[in-house]
Amino acid sequence: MRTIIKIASLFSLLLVFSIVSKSQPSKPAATVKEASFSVNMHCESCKEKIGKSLAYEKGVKSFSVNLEEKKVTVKYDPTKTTADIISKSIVKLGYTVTPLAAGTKCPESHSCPKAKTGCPDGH
Ligand SMILES: [Cu+2]
Repeated sequence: MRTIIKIASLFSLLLVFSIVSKSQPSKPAATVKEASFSVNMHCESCKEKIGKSLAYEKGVKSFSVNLEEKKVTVKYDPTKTTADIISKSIVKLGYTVTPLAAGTKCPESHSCPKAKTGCPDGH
């Protein structure tokens, strides 16, 4: 009879633990901010270099590097880093980084010097 009580209390303890451990990740997720940058990368190895650097950058949740658009988009935790810190981490690799307003896209390819309108970095 005693062992049944012991087992029962053990099970209820386990149940409490599992509830506690499950309730922790369900806390409201930290807000994630997104920043886009125009980066003067020119080839696949540039893209790789920037990607590898961003992968180790503190506070960066996810990112995409678009070689065609010469655009880097980063999702980051604003409590751990800032768009400025991320931008500087790319500058450190030797690139020119221009922040893009959220959702802005160059209307023309960067190779077109005449397409000035609407492009935040003047291309
Ligand atoms: Cu390159």
